[in-house]
Amino acid sequence: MSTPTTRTDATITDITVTPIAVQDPPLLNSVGVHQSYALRAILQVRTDAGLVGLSEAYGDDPTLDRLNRASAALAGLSIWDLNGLNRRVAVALGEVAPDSPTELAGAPSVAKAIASTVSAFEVALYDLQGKATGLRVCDLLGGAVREEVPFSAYLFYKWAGHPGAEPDSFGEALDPDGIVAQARRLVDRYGFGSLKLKGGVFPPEEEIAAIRALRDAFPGHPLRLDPNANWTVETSHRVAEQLSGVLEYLEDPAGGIDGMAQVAARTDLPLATNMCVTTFDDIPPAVAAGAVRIVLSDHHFWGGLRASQKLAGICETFGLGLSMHSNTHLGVSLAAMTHLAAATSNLTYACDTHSVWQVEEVIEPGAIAVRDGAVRVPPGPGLGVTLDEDSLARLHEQYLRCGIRRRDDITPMRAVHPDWTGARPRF
Ligand code: GKR
Ligand code: MG
Repeated sequence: MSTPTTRTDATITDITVTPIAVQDPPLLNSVGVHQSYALRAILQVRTDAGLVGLSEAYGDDPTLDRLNRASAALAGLSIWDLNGLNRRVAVALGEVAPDSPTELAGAPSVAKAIASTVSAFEVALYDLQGKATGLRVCDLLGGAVREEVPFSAYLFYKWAGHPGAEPDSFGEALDPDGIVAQARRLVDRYGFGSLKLKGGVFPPEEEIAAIRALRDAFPGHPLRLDPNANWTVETSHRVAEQLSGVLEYLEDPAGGIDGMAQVAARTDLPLATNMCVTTFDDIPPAVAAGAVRIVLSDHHFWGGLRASQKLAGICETFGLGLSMHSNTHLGVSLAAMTHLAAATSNLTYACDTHSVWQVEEVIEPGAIAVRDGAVRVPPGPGLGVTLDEDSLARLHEQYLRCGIRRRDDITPMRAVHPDWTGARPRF
């Protein structure tokens, strides 16, 4: 790239990657239960112009190792050179081990390990570009097609508290009444206009009953159910038959492109995925097999904001719907997700977010929040959010103390159910 001479140019001088741990409630899923703390990493990318770009990434040990290795290779990179970022990260990581920080977003791969590393820095570069120009990230991504991004209430079965701890403020939800009460609370508080239930936890009949109870309690809300591939193809058929016409979409009922295609062949219920299509290489076989009708994007593992826009274009070409996936995250990620969704015209489904489950935050309050079921794009330059340095220090201390270094939903479940394996499909 030729040397830019504009006054908005800046190059990277140094990068800080700070691992943090945030309290997380005992949310249940097909693999097990959330640990008491979820790990994230906060990136601060500094430039010779005195700007600091922010980003938020996974915070497990293998991710931190990759972020630190890549950081060492980025000094001198222009904040505009996103292709250079891709090249430098790929070279710095070399023969990186295949890895994925979550078991619920497809198989680990080298491509994914590189993509998630690129993404973490790319978001910070966009934040810097915005701070250098006064533009918002959504404007740098082509302009906002919506100023308010709808999000869906993410309902979870959950225990009252982590074993041995006091009940948390969210309360227990282990049956249809508990799920409806949880939904009521989230809808009343945040105004959500659609509801997603994380399933694959209890026998499907119980989850069908929960969906029916939600339908009765919220007749106008689109509903989704996501058992994270914890059902066989046969079970998926049975559930799809009963929930056809009730759900907006059924997410990852069965595992793999082949399993999903077998389910899709016998139902008119739209199937969605964040498990069998998680890289660009997955798209041709999934399209050929007719496995899914909706893909959930996630900039954290698809390779960043630009890669997510490329995914959006491919989905448009093949007539696939586009939604957005989430893992446990804080406000920096919520800002990035919101800017991306604001600038992506065919992202027409309400996005997922775990943010309602987090009682701790790393950004200063006020810039970003779910209101009336949507997040308004922050008006400030870049991501439009400001790091709260005291919170960052406190959450880093919490990380050092908590001892958790990798997401593991199986071990805490095994502490309660010693025979638990987390093996899928269970039903
Ligand atoms: O946080 O337990 C969870 C979710 O199950 C998450 O890990 C999934 O990746 O929400 C995700 C999904 O839609 O599959
Ligand atoms: Mg999912």
